[in-house]
Amino acid sequence: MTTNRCLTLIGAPTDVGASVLGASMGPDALRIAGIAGALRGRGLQVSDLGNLPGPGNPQAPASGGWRHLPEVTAWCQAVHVATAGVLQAGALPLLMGGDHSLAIGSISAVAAHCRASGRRLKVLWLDAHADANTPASSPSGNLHGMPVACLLGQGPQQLVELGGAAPVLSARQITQIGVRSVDPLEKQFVNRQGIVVHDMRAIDEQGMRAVVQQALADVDEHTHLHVSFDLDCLDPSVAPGVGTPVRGGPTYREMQLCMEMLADSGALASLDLVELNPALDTRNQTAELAVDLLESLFGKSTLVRP
Ligand code: HAR
Ligand code: MN
Ligand code: MN
Ligand code: MN
Repeated sequence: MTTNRCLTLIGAPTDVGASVLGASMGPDALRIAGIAGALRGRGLQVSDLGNLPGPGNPQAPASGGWRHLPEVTAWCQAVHVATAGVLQAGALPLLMGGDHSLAIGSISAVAAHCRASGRRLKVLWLDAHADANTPASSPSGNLHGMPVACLLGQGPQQLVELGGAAPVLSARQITQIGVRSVDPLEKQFVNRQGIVVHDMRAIDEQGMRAVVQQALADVDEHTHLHVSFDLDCLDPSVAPGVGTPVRGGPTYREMQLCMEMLADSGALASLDLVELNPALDTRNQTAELAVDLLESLFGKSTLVRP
């Protein structure tokens, strides 16, 4: 198995699903940090679709259990169409968010592509949060806290059925790593669905190596691996530029190891890089960290490896 050498960047400059403003500047901060050049340095052929257009942030309060549902739906539809186009063209889509609600758009397109091509889809969700709230369980109504539930068929119909067929995923297709903040009712949903979650306690007890090995145990040459990387997964001491930081995340070294092991799998076929908030960052350090980690995800290693 080898990773696709053609990669297309898709910018989705929005924070309509988030609790705070600023993730809308994520795509440009990643470009300023040199994302395209770094990937070209890995030998990839990189093109950049630029930033998708979409609605602004109405900054409205929650009503009916959610905030900004029409705006989130519009952004996810745009991301769905763009992601489908990139996959159709045979390239690897890299979605630059933007808040994490966008993963409903990208993953629904990836799932349709896998269904059509007979490949098995596996999603790795790297996040401090489980993002498995429903409108009934969410304490905030922020839709970036709900994409996992929507992909599993629970949530507002517009989002659940965004790509047509629902549910997009079954619980056994998704594995979470780095989770340390789950709301009380969300916990029940995760448990009822049987989502495999390698929380921070698992990383503390078993180490990142064992956790990633387990997460990749069912990945083979027929697997399309989608990585949905919420930058708040990292410890905020190394990644302060996120809207909802939670202390106690993976260190720089732990995340490097995770990226290197994912690269070794050769199965990576699509990627979300989300929740970067340049307004809360210091001198673009979190964007630069993201680019550094991406290099490892695309095969950079210190030494020639056997
Ligand atoms: N669980 C909280 C909520 O639903 C916070 C969710 C924050 N989510 C993200 N994406 N930043 O992971 O409101
Ligand atoms: Mn393909
Ligand atoms: Mn998230
Ligand atoms: Mn998160």
